[in-house]
Amino acid sequence: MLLNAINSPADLKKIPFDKLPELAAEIRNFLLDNISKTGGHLASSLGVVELTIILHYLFDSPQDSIIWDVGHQAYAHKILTGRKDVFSTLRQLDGISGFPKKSESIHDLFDTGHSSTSVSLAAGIKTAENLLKKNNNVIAVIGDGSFTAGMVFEALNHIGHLNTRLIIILNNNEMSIARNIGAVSKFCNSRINIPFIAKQIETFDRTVAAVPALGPMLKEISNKFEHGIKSFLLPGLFFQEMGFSYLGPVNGYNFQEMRENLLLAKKRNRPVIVQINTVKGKGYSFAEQNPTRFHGIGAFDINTGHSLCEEKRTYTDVFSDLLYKAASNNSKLVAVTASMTDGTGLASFARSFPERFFDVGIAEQHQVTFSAGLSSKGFIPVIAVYATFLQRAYDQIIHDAALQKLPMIFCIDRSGISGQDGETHHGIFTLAFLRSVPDINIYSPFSENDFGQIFSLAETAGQPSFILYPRAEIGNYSGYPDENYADVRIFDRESGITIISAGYMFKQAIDSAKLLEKQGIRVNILNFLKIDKNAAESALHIFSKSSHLCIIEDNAPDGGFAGMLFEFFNDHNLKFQKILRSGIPKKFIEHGSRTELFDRYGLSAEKIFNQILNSTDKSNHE
Ligand SMILES: Cc1ncc(C[n+]2csc(CCOP(=O)(O)OP(=O)(O)O)c2C)c(N)n1
Repeated sequence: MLLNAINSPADLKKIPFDKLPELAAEIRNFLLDNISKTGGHLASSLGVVELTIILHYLFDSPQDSIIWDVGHQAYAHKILTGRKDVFSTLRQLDGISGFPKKSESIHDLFDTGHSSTSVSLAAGIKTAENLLKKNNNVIAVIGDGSFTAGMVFEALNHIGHLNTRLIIILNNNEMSIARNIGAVSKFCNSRINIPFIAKQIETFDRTVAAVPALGPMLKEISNKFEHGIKSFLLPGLFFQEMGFSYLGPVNGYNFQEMRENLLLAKKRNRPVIVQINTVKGKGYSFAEQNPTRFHGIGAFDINTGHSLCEEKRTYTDVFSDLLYKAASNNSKLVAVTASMTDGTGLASFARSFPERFFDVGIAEQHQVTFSAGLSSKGFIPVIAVYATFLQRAYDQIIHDAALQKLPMIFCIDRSGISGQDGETHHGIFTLAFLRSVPDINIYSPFSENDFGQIFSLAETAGQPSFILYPRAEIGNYSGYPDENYADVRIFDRESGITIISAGYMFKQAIDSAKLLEKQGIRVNILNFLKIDKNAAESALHIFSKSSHLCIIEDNAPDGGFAGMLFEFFNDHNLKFQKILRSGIPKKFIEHGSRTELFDRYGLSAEKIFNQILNSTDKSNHE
């Protein structure tokens, strides 16, 4: 095995060039073997095995900076940079991350996970190198999906102006998570024979230049024609107009072709874009046939491609059914995604109502403002988005949605702790950043019934509504009445202890309450479905008789749900003997399953139970 001897890029460079395909095959098997057990971003990583090898073969990381956009495709990079032996811990609690992590390796230059940052980072690094009078190579590797984000165009525009030496590798596999959309995708995939056309135009130019008298005029017409036709037809010209050299398209599985083009790019004294064509899921037939399912996948059987994960009805499934039903009755409902059709549960809507479905590319800012435009003309856009990616669109929420008081329904999946993707993907800041915005409604459902009720309210609200729900099984009551509650679900148990949760965290509240009941301790339970201070008014009678409170939440602590309650208590001069807070600390939360992280941060029913038991015991002794 060639791979056995490789623990760094220096080891890789000792492998003869003609042996690289053999190494690629070994890495592919290694990836499949491991990811079928741990789960992870399989398809993207399989696609770039050869590209990763050749980059580390030709460049000298970390002096040369290689920046992986998003970082979900960087598994082969991890394997070649010393993490092969711990690769089986990928995405596991306390194991290595599924994304580049500075703390893991000097070859990981940034902690990443959100898309479309690599070109800006490369520009910044190269500019710093120039100021330091260094001349190392700087390479951004970015997929055609990530190339759809506005930030990339901001960076290209700036780099064209800087006119500095750096390399952007456009990894074109025609896929985002689903099939890529839009103009970028079209020009990357134009099948025009570029050298042929360029040659024809050159020959025409030479011929007309020789025509006496009319030559200059014909040449000018030819130039205009050339400009028009090239801009229209040729992928590289768009980049050339922005001040880049363009090389490609290059076959991402031909080492020789990649070597030639990358060495050319290395020599250029200006920014270069090298388009490398790859296949998402390359080498594993199930992933090649269905790259979307294998983009991010849990454990699976290698031989059949079937999932080995338990199937549960999730909040996403409930949203998906709910939207389909609502849209069947309300022709004004439209759905907008930023390249997350499947993850957010929009696939069935897209199939059933294609004319009312919009995938805008990885462009959350545009997603919100585009939706505001739709709303201004009487449509009700449903913006289906992961909590963490909505961070991109904060100004659009304030300026284009809330300020305009436009009916828009933000369905915010993966709220709170989201799991194995870790720091970059937990949706723990949403509540804190939304709570300060006026003229919006913030909701969080626990049960399917809650979700339906909240969605109907949002449909008729004359302003934006935000519905927060997690990556988890939908809540159900077992023993608690499933009624329609107004803003706050209240269980008054004639107790001095009150457990308070918002929306989906009700599960932790009832599970810990059941454990306490077994010890003969009765508790009141408050569950906020609408998260605002006015809603808290309806629970004033419970607060007034409580000596002990336990607030449960999986949001960043500052400015979140507990923060809202503290403000409310202060406004109403409410005092308590003890307020416990079961929640995450103010830090970036690592990766791990939701259950493991809940346990680690005191949010499991057992930990909440113990916390309450200890605190009430102590006060009884006092
Ligand atoms: C801001 C942001 N929005 C959405 C995502 C979710 N996401 C992760 S990878 C991906 C598709 C990326 O496509 P591409 O860059 O072409 O890479 P490929 O997986 O095809 O190699 C998306 C939408 C993200 N990581 N960041």
